[in-house]
Amino acid sequence: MTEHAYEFTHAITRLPASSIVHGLRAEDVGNPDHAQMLQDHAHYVSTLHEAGAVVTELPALEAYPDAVFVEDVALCLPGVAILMRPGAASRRGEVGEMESTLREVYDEVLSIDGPGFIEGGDILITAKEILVGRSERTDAAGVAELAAIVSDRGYRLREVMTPEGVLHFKTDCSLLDAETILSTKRLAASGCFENYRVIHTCDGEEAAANSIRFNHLLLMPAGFPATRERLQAEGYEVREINNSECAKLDGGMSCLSLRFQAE
Ligand code: CIR
Repeated sequence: MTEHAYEFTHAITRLPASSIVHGLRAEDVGNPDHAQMLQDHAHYVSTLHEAGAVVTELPALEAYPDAVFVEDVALCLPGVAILMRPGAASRRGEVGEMESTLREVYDEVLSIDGPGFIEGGDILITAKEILVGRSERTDAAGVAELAAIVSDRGYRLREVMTPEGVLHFKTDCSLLDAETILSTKRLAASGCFENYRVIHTCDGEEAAANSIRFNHLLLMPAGFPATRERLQAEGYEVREINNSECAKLDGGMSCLSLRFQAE
C-alpha cells in the first residue's frame, strides 16, 4: 500500500515566526531563541535538499506561534492530501493557511470536518499500514473520520495509544525502513509494533525517537550519541540537526515538514 513510506520527492516547511516564544509547551523550560531556531531550520531544510527533496518553504505566520510545526495540519498520501483538525484550539487556523499550498500539488484535498480532532504528529505511515495514536490532541472520533477516508482508498488504519504524558505518537517513534521502527521503550512496551523490527532509543535519549527517514538519510535531533551510534551501527546514514529550541516546545524532526512523493 504505502510502498513509498520513506521515499519522497518533496517537502513543505514553514519558517518559524518571532511569535514562536508564545508556542505551546507541556512544561515551561524557557522560551526558544528565534535566531537559533532560524539557523536550525535552515540546516533542516538544507539537509532535506541533501536527501533529494524539492522543498517549498512557506513564510512565517506571526498569528500562529506553532505554525512552524507543519506536520500537524495535514496528512500527505499518494494522490490525496487530508487536512487535519488539530486538537489544540490555538492551532486550528493553521490548517486554512496550508490548504492552498496543498491544492497546488494535489488534485484531491480532503478534510477532517469534525466533531473529532486529529493532528498529523499522531500518524505514522509505514509500508503496511497507517498507525494513529490517540492522544491529548487526537480523539476516537478524529481517528474514525480519517479511517473512513483512507479505508475507501485501500489503506489499513490501526488505532493505538500514545503513552500518557507524551504529546504525539511520533514524539516517541519514527519509521526507519519498510519493516523497522525507532521507538522509545515506553511506547514499544505497549505492543503496538509487534509486527515490526524495533530499534529502541537508548535510556535517557527518548527525544531521539522523533527523527525522520527521508530517502537515504536519517535526520536526527543532535545530542543523543548513544542512539546515533546504535543507528549508524545498523547502517543508517545519519545527519544530526540541533533541535534545542524546538524541543522547548515539544517539537522534533518530524513536526517540521510535510513529506510526499509527487505523482
Ligand atoms: C504543539 O504543542 O502543538 C507544538 N508546540 C509542538 C508540535 C510538535 N509537533 C509534532 O510533534 N508533530
